[in-house]
Amino acid sequence: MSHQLKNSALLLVDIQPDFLPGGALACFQADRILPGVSHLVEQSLAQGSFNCMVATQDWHPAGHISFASSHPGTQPFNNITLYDQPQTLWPDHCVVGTHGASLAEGVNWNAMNLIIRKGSDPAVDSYSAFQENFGPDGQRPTTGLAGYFRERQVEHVYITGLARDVCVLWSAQDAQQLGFKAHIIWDLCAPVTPESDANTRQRCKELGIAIVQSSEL
Ligand code: VGL
Ligand code: ZN
Repeated sequence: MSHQLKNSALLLVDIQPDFLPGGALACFQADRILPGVSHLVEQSLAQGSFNCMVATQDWHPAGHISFASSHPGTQPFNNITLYDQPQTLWPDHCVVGTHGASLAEGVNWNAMNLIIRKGSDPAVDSYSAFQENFGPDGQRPTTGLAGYFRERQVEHVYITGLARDVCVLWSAQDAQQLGFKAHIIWDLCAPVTPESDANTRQRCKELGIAIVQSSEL
């Protein structure tokens, strides 16, 4: 094992049917990550390698501000300005209580220490596991995850899940900026847009986010 997993958390981002093939906002070949994610969770359960395992669940009310359907005359994947920030408009996805919003089959969710739901404010989008996107007041409301990790002496955050170019990247950026060492487990993520991979790697390089492979863990 080449990586020191002491004081480390595993963060599983938005592994939900709506982000898997056939879902409302399917990521590219996202089903391919499931066996590896499951293996990592079972390995940690057996060996106690991660201090804690945390999952996030994208969880939007119907009519959410991030849905193109909430903005007449727009289409999914259009970009608009919202609260002075760029906002991509998405297909309706992860609506509270729907199958698409559930945690996907194939991973032992019972092993999670904490499951965070994000994106519940109808007027604010939420990509990162740590903080929501900018709201009308120019603030990014916290999810409390940084405090949870700090109180558990977590220093390293290993991130897997969906989407590599959206919620995984935003979570990694916030983790790094909030004083944790962020590691993206590259092969256990899938992007909304495969063409985004070069940009994601560049952002990681700029911010000092590590890119690792699951085979190294
Ligand atoms: C996500 C777009 C909208 C994600 C969530 O989980 O990456 N992307 N909502
Ligand atoms: Zn969403």
